[in-house]
Amino acid sequence: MSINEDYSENGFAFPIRAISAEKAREIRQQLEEVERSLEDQSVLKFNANFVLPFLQELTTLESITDAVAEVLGDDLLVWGCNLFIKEAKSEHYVSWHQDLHYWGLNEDDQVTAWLALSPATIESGCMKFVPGSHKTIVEHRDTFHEDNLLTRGQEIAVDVDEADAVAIELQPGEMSLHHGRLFHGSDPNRSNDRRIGVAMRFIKPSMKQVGGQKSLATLAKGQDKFGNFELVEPPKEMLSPEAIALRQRALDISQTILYDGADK
Ligand SMILES: O=C(O)CCC(=O)C(=O)O
Repeated sequence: MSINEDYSENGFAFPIRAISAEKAREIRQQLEEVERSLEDQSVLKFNANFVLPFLQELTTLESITDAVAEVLGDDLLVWGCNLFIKEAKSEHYVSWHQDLHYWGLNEDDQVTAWLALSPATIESGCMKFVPGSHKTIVEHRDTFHEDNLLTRGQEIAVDVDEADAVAIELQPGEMSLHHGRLFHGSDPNRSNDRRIGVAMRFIKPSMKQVGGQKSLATLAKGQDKFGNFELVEPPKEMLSPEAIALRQRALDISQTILYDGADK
């Protein structure tokens, strides 16, 4: 089955080898060096690709963009790129949710490529997907639970039957693709290693942000014939002041979108 057939039926495809295990280890080392060098790590919490060239480079790698292009076509923007890190033996989890519920985008031409930089296993709290659930839209509620890695602790407001879910186990360097309306979540990390994932959010350039904002995006493949997003240049150096300011501007715009209608 091709990626596209698998994906349109189930709303996801995995495992897909994106980079070698060796390359994944190198990127993890680079990331952990940056973490150690920063007293305040908040700059890594959202769109870290704006400040770390080695993450931004992942978003244009052919092994990743070609797989995404099988679903979305040859013109691709990166709308976001977030690290999902669960420390060893930690309670952090991700509640069941559909990404697009909160992203203020007008269509669903969006795919997340989630790349493992450490083993994502049932023990370490890999993602869980409900096959076919991308074909429905359901209500969500906010929990703001302190262990929830999502911005609003948002969760699906109806019961999700765990028995329907598939565990998305990935080795370092493998990725999964998932649809923005797929029911997904993940459990705490019970393993002795950190669980580190890079979630790259790809969209078709024809998508639009509703409500008039222009989110910042980078070009991953092909061209943007629409101009619906503000295209910015990839970072050239690590954590440069210009890149940090750009990331902050992206965050400010994104927060007005992600917290729209929230109580907090
Ligand atoms: O990393 C996780 O466990 C969840 C990630 C997620 O919800 C996403 O990438 O959309």
